[in-house]
Parts: sequence; C-alpha cells; structure tokens
Amino acid sequence: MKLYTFSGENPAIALQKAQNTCGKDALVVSTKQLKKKTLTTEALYEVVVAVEAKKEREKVALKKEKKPALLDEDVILDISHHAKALSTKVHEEQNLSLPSQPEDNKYEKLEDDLRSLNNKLDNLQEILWEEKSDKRANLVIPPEFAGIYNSAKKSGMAQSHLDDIMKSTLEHMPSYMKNSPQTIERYFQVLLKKMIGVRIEREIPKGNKKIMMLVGPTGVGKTTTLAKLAARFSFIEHHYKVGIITLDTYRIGALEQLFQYAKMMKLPIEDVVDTLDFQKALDTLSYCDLILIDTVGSSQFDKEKLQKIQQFIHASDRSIDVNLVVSASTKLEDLRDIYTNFSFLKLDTMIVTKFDETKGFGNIFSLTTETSLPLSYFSLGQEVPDDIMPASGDFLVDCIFHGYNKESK
Ligand SMILES: Nc1nc2c(ncn2[C@@H]2O[C@H](COP(=O)(O)OP(=O)(O)OP(=O)(O)O)[C@@H](O)[C@H]2O)c(=O)[nH]1
Ligand SMILES: [Mg+2]
Repeated sequence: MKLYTFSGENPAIALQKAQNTCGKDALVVSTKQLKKKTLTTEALYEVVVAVEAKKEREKVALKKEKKPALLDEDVILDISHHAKALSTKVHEEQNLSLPSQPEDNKYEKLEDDLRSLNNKLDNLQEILWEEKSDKRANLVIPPEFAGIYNSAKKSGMAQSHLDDIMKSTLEHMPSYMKNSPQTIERYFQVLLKKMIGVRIEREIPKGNKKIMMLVGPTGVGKTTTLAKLAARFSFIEHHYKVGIITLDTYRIGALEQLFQYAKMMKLPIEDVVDTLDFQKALDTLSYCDLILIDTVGSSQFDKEKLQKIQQFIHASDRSIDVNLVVSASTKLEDLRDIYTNFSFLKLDTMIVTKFDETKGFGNIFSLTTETSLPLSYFSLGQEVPDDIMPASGDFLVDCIFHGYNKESK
C-alpha cells in the first residue's frame, strides 16, 4: 500500500486530481483544510489517498504506456538502439581492459599514454613556432627532433653546423631510436661531444720544461686565468716549480695585479719590455718546470700589438705553447674575427672564460669545430684559484643544452 497526497482549493478538486493520477479505486485516507480562504487567496485542501501495490504497478504501467505519446516512436527506437550499442561497447571495453590488466598497470599505461601525448604536443608546438620564425631550406625536422633542434639553435651555434648535424643525425640514427625525444637528445649530445676537440692536461715529463703563453683580446680574463693556472700547477693539482713572466708592462694596474697574485702564491715573476729582456727572463726562470707568460690584451684588429707578441714568440728558441683566451659571452661572428686575427701566432689551444656570464655555448662549439683548435681550460668565474677546470666535451655539451649553473655543476 502506498500513500499519495494531492491538494486543491476545495476537497473535490483535490480528490479529482487524486483519481486522475491513481485511478478511481484509490482509497481516501484523509481530507483536511490547510489554509482558509482570504480576500486575496483561495483556500487550500489536502487529500491523502492510498493505492494497493497491485494498483500501483498498474498505475506505473499505465504511465509508462502513456509516455511514448510525448516522443515520436521512431526517436524512441533510435535512442534505444544507441543505448544498446553503448552498453555493449562499455561492456566490451571493460571486458577487454580489466581482466587482462591489474588496476595499477592500467593507470601506469594511461600515464605513459598521456606523457607521450604531452611530448608530442610539446614537439608540435615547438615545430609550429619554429616554422613560423625560420625558413629552413631542404630540412624537415620531425616533431621528435624539434626540442633538441631549438635548444641547439638558441645556444648560438652556427645555423649551417646545426643543419648539417641534423641532416646527418636524421640519416644515420637508427630508426628505432627516432621515436623518443630523450633518446634523440642523448644521441645528439654524444655526437656533439665527439666533434669537440679537447687537449687533455698532461703531466710534464720529468726533466722537461714547458712554457705557456696566454694571448687574446682585452679584458677576457687572461691575467686572472694565468693566476688560476699558476696555483693549479704549483700547489693545487700538481707540484711543479712555476714561474711567471708578464709582457703587459704598459699599464701600472695590470702589472700590479699579477705581482700581487705572484706574491700571494710565492711564485717568481719577471716583467719584460723587449725581446732581449724576454730572453733574460726565460734564462732566469730556467729552473722552473713551467713558465706562464701573460700578454697585453689586444683588439683583434690591432695588428701592431699582435706583431709585437709574435716578436716575443720568435725571440725564444724554446717552444712556446700559445693559448688563445676568449670569452664564452662573445658572439660567434666576433669569435671568428678574433681567431682569424690571432691565428698567425700559431695557436695551440683555446681557453674559454666567463662561463658564468652567458647562457649560450653553441658559439664556442662552432668555433672549436670549424677551426679545429682544441679547448684546454674553462674559466667559470672570477675566483682565483678555484674557478677553473680542464676543458671537457661532456661539460660543454651539457652547457649547450642546459646552460651553465654554478650551483649544480
Ligand atoms: N665573470 C667572470 N669574470 C671573469 C672571469 N675571468 C676573468 N674575469 C674578470 O674579467 C675581468 C678582466 O680580467 P683580466 O684577467 O684582467 O682580463 P685580461 O684579459 O687580463 O685583461 P687585459 O689584460 O686588460 O686585456 C676581471 O674583472 C676578472 O675578474 C670569468 O671566468 N668569469
Ligand atoms: Mg691582463
């Protein structure tokens, strides 16, 4: 038995509503007035009727029979088909995925799928951005390569180098590796590393002497680097007898700078103004295993100063290792000019300074690969003697793609 409540402005209306809904056999359980009639509102009566369970089922059935009248029969049929098809699909999907995969795996797979989708989207975004801003002739970069391509490009690497490396990577990389941007990055990094020439710091054989001269443009850090090397060779990494010669005697400040370092490290130092002095200084320091020579900074376009340095090199019958010092923050175009104008000094290596002052290292990569001048040391900051390290291809490649971060390296 179920109870239903109906209301109306008089009991007859409320009862009529009850019979309309529950049928003529509905039993009236109670009738009461809820609100009296006022000047502005009608009275309100409530009729409660009871319907037997059987009658209730019939009533529901009756209602159900009436429903189709609201919708076209064809539409209902269509909805049913859809519903059936959907139920079957959902059922089948559950049957396919659930029994064969434990719950955790299901989510792991979903995560993997999402990650791969994200990677693809990132790559697509990069390639779209790239295509807008760059017209690469004859080089189609697959989306998976876009990330690495853009990082290398932002690093200041010569476009022609980058395009060549890309082309050759696309040709030679095993195809099973080409789907994962992480694998591509690793492959690319190894390739770049293999292209970078590094001169490894070697022991000075017993009885041998070495002379190292630092040359380069003004203010790149020659004197500071020389002081760091002096410390490194005399008491940090090695225990050689180290002597210093400076050819930069024009400027009082520069002279004082190096004399201060030499005094602090208790190393002998000679200042020379001409080639005769130079030979004498070399003789004075002939007991040293290593002689480090500082030179005056010269603009790459100042031929006179550069020739003066050459005269010093020629004045000695001993072999002098000439190291070009350049700053990592100099753009490739200027680095090329510097190299071109210093190369007549017969350069042996390149020392790169000021890693801490730039974000892009592709310029250094391009310079060293196109000149075949090997890298020997990296200067990572102003601190003497700490901020120096022997050059490393791995380190440079890491800086090319992720920048130099003093804290993390
Ligand atoms: N941030 C940073 N500064 C450096 C680095 N190496 C040198 N410097 C700074 O660069 C400035 C010039 O350094 P110097 O060693 O005097 O340079 P230089 O090449 O000898 O200069 P000149 O003799 O005038 O041609 C100084 O303030 C140094 O502290 C480096 O690796 N990072
Ligand atoms: Mg100097």
